[in-house]
Amino acid sequence: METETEKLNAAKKAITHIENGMVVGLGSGSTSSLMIMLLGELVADGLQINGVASSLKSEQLASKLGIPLLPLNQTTTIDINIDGADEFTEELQLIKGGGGALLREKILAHYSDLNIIITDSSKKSERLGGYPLPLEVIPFAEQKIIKELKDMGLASNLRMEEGKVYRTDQENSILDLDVSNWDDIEALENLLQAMPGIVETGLFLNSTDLVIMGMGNQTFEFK
Ligand code: ABF
Repeated sequence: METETEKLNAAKKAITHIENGMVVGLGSGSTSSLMIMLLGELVADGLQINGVASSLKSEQLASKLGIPLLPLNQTTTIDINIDGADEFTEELQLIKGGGGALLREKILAHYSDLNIIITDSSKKSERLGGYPLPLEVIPFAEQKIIKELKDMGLASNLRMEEGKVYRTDQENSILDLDVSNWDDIEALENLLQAMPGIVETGLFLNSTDLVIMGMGNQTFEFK
């Protein structure tokens, strides 16, 4: 079944959780973009919500569709956050950040009351690591972090875009880490969080309430 259809079905199911008056975290990536487009249609039909965007790209899309937006600092609560993922397990552990927006995504995921992830069926894994783990790092420390990771047995690549070093919305760099041979992912998160210069990791281990996965012409939910 077409991946696009699976993504759209997951997005349709997720927005049924949105009610009038809510503050809604808007994720990043192609699945989240489909959700934002559906949300734009509901707003055009009178739904009253405020969006908080997890990336400049999502902010631009939402604004173009007429979705009212608020900066995170002007919201007391985020009632619901809807975002994508690059990989997930049935234990609701995720790798995110393939799109480079992991820092704001992790902030919205942490501070939202209900955090829903929407994916197509290609994202489901038995264990994390099939997808490289993105890290947001301060450019000042790039090479030292690459060296320290290498000494830990972890190969990493500095993400490039159009021949230049990729820059996040915060003007930081992204390292993509091969964690396919690392078993204890919780221990890895603790090690990475302790390394000066690593701003945030794409490991979302305890922040997800519900994963809605499109598969074929159905959707499956993992809680
Ligand atoms: C975003 O969704 C990112 O964290 C992740 O990289 C992306 C997945 O992209 P897509 O929905 O296009 O597969 O939240």
